[in-house]
Amino acid sequence: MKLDKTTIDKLAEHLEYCELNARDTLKITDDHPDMDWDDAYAIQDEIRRRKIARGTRIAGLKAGLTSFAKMKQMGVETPVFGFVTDYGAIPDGGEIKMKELIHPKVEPEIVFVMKRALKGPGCHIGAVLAATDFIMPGIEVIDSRYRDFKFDLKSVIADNTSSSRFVVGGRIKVADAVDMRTLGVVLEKNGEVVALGAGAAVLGHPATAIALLANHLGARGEEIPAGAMILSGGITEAVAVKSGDNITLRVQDLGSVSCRFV
Ligand code: OOG
Ligand code: MG
Repeated sequence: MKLDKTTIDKLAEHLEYCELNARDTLKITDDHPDMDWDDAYAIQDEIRRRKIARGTRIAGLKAGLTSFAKMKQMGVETPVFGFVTDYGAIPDGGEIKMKELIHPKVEPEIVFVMKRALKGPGCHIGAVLAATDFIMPGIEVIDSRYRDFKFDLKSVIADNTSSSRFVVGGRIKVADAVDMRTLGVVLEKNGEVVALGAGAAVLGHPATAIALLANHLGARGEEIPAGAMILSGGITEAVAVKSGDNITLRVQDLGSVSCRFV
């Protein structure tokens, strides 16, 4: 750790203020160039602590920057991990208020729900599939607090990996009922196809993202708890949205989910 507790708390407060008030900011590494990975996750943990203390429930976990399309779009090359909140959950077909957000983008994701806890290190795709209760389609709405989505990995980790809103639904399937690698996804904006891909875009197999999360948590003495919902990461580039846009995600064999920006 390079930052002291006071600085970590101050940065967490600042980033959470930006989130809750839809304000953007410059990436925090500009002022703290020597902060390290532990500092970045410590800031995210402090944001989480603040939310829980205020009565917010953690609705699930997320992996991000797990596909080549996303890594290329954001100019980074390592996955990152964060959490989603109860107030971020939007019902299927629901409305997302633009005025609460800065510059949202949507991502097509495969969402896992676990029946058993998973603890790294050494967690692999087989362990993930054995511990998975079911999968379902999800639209993640990311909204980096950094101006124009310009960040580096440490800054985006501290900012809870741009976590904002999410919509899950469609049809659930047990993990062995689908080949997640060849699972086709089609993202539509106002009825037009704007992105498409297959599950293999996420690290060869979306379950790999869950294994990396378990190993990341394991290194910190934590685990993925039984029952956890996990967003495995955008399969395609994220797509910018504006007020009035209707988004539908169709996933092969898993039905569709949609939301509307107002
Ligand atoms: C970081 C969050 C990325 C994903 O699925 O790749 C993410 C960002 O691109 O702002 O959630
Ligand atoms: Mg995502």
